[in-house]
Amino acid sequence: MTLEEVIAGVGAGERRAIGRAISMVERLGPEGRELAATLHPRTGRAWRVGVTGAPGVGKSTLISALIRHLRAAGRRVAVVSVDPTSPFTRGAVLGDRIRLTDHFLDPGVFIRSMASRGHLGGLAEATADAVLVLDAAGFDVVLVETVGSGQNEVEVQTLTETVVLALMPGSGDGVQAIKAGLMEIPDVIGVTKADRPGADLLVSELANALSLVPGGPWEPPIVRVRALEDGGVVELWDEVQRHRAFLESDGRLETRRRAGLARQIRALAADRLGRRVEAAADPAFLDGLIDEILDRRIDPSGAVDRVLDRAGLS
Ligand SMILES: Nc1nc2c(ncn2[C@@H]2O[C@H](COP(=O)(O)OP(=O)(O)OP(=O)(O)O)[C@@H](O)[C@H]2O)c(=O)[nH]1
Ligand SMILES: [Mg+2]
Repeated sequence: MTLEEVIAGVGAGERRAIGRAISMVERLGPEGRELAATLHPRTGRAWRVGVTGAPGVGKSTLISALIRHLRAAGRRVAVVSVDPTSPFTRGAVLGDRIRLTDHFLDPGVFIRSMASRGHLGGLAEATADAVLVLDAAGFDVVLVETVGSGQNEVEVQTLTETVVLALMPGSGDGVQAIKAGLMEIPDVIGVTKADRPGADLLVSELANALSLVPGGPWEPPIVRVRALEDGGVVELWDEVQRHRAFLESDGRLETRRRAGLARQIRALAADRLGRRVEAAADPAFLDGLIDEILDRRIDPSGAVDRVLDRAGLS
């Protein structure tokens, strides 16, 4: 497929072209950059929703339930799952009850995992461009699944309009999130696995924690979700829609997108610089520098200068 064919295919929402396009941007080369630049004018339509939370909290199961709900409403849905510990695979993650193959065969659904394994950094940039491709491909909703780590939540916030934080009962998740200062991140809180004991306790802990955060004009609602049985999924999506309506009033959406872009540009620029430093400081070159430091010929800061020189950054 030529670049022109990929661009045309993405515009027509063709699955194979979309897959190719994401592979191109994943390589972070000139072709991917050209593709993203060409597609960018066609973006801005999709509602982008981050779903973040600890490993195994039930993000993929929730996403699968959301896909069913959104498909029933005739919406086209794409999912980017970032660095999943258990990627979406045919059969595995989404449980027996759901025929995942239905999603894979449904032209209105596109699911893609982005793994950092084998990636020499650059996952954040590749993810941003993958979301861009899916937006340009005309999906109404783009869901971005990221495993929460503190940093990733902030990253997903730069890429999306609405962030759903998933927390489950009985895991210390709630206390952890509160301590880590994560209560400022979510627009909607999903208490996953609410069929399990401890859901009420978690909800009250969270409500209490939220009441201590200086209240802005939007207070994140807490929704109990039992995604395996589709419970609470409609309610959760309704809150996402309510958040959308909130942002779409009073110019808030633009403010949010501007803030997200500011953070995204800075973070991706730092990431690219970091990759250049990594490439310049290869083991052999470093060994030579270390010899010189140990021989007292240069000091460590002098070695830093040499690395930056080599990377063309001084
Ligand atoms: N009881 C119960 N179990 C659930 C529910 N939702 C998910 N699970 C189970 O929790 C486990 C993890 O679910 P996933 O959806 O893969 O979680 P995840 O957050 O996507 O996991 P990673 O992507 O690996 O971080 C699976 O065994 C699910 O069946 C729920 O509503 N109730
Ligand atoms: Mg998952």
